[in-house]
Amino acid sequence: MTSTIKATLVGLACWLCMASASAGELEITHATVRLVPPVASATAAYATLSNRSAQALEIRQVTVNPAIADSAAIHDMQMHDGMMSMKALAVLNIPAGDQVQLQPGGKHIMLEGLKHPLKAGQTIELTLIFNDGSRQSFTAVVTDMRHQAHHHH
Ligand SMILES: [Cu+2]
Repeated sequence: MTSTIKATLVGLACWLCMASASAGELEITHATVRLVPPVASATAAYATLSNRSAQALEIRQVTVNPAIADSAAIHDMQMHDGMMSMKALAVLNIPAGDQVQLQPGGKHIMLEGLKHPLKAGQTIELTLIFNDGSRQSFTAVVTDMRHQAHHHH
């Protein structure tokens, strides 16, 4: 490959990153992980995701430190014949200027294969991977949610 072609490809790649909405435009607040009994092997993470950009953001994948859990995935809760069931989402779309709530009874990040019992106040780092390959990490606090029935904002 000649150096001219290489330079052109690098230039094109940079132009592509600038053209797409990048991860930094997503504001992540109220990030929590549900405290579960030590026998539980899975839990869920919740947060408010606010897209501050003028373009839609697509989250393709979520990762978690393998020392904490085997896997992380985006799930949605759905009613089927009066029963709540969970379904994995291939992509989580956050429209431009809009907000998506990851919350109990709705969309959430499922953490499966917990390696150690969780402790209240413990922090867990999660990483969102966007469709353009960019990543954004955030910290969620393990919280006992049993006393949050009257939680308002
Ligand atoms: Cu789930």
